Amino acid sequence: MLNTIVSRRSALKAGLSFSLAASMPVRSLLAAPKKTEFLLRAEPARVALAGKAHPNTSVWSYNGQVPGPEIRARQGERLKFIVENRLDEETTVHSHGLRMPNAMDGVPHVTQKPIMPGETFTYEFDVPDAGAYWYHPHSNSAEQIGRGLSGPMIVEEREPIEVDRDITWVLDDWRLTSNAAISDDFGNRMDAGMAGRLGNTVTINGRVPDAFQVRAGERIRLRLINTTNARIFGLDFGGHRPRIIAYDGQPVEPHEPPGGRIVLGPAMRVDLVIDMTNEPKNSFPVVDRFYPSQTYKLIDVVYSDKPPLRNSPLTSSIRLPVNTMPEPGIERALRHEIAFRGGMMSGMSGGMMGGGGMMGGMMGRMMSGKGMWTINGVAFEGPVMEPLLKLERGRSHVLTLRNETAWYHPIHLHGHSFRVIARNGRKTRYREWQDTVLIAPREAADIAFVADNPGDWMFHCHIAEHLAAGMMGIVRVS
Ligand SMILES: [Cu+2]
Repeated sequence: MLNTIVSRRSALKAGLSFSLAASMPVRSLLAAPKKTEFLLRAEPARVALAGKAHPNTSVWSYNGQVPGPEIRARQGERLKFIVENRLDEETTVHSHGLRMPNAMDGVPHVTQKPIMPGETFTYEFDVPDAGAYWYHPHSNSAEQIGRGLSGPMIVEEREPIEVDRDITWVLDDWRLTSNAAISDDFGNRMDAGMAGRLGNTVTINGRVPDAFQVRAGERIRLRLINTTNARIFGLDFGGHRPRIIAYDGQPVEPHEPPGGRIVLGPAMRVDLVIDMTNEPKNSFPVVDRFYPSQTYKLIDVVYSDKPPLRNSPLTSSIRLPVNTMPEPGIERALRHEIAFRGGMMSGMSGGMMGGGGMMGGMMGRMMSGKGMWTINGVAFEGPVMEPLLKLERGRSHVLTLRNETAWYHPIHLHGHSFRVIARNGRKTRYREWQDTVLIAPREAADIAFVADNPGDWMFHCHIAEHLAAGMMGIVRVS
């Protein structure tokens, strides 16, 4: 069972708000009309993560809040944000999923010098594509993200679909002690070699959730963003028929979730349209069923007693306008094989590098503290390494990603979105654009894209503990 330490009633009393506080990001009045500016201060803070019945939790925050302030822009605008480092260690900010020039990608020692304590760094780039994204550090990621450094980034369509409310849920997962303090066992080898740092307290927009208030008849666009280190969600919106309209911010043919569950690995996003088709005063739990032995209720969808907003659901289209990614030519694409290996309980794939036999290699790496995971035989020990893959710029490429481990991995490529065109050799139904693809144990996924963005791009598992333990490499586009 998920050990939720929190009083749900206290979370409700605390005034659960699903619109993120808009006070801190400053829309500069002096800026040109199409430039949106924000200030992000990375700093320690204390927040009521677990509710009033528990002590506040010391976190690392942007602008004193968890999650960080919502960065919101319109498609085609120029986005600028200044990061001020008030932590005691270096940091950077990576804008996950946005396509931008390499120098703005926020990877320490690869695309920029780290931002040292007391320093600032300005990120500025155009946002070509609408969608739901997020930002987080790429320095000491497991601890910095695990202590609270992340925030949502929303790029609005020029012509959005018709909904009554557009709501973002930043989903996070915390490992808290009985005093609601963040457990400081970052970097432990069990997390690194297995499922990553799973916590015991799940929050929505920085609070343990209780009720999501809705009105009968309304149509809600719900943007889900998984900012956890390691937790995979499999959400069941019982009593409703949510339709997925975007993965990782990118439009997809609207469809009901396969198997009835919305699955999100770390770093992944899903946009839903949900028509609130039930009667007033009803209540429906949203249940996370991803880990079969750890099913728990995330939140209740609670209908107010107001009469229905309308008698039958809106009929306007929920199909999002397409974004700007170039279409890969599969026939002419260059093909590449990528194998992910390592971790505990991986059987024959566990110790193929470093000699020493199956368990020997694994144990040896664990004892030595070196990488437990490899990509094509190499564990990232950074910060600067030879690229694991060099892609010819302007060409279409298909990468077959083989998960030869016993664990799930959400694999993320910087600087590009890709189509997921096949799984285990079978074509996918929606050929969805993603920037992070969740690959099951022993599964293979084929991804296709045009390598149109020059630079050295990180390619890594987004389970932060796997990334820290070697599951990262560089893809060079030139
Ligand atoms: Cu992984």
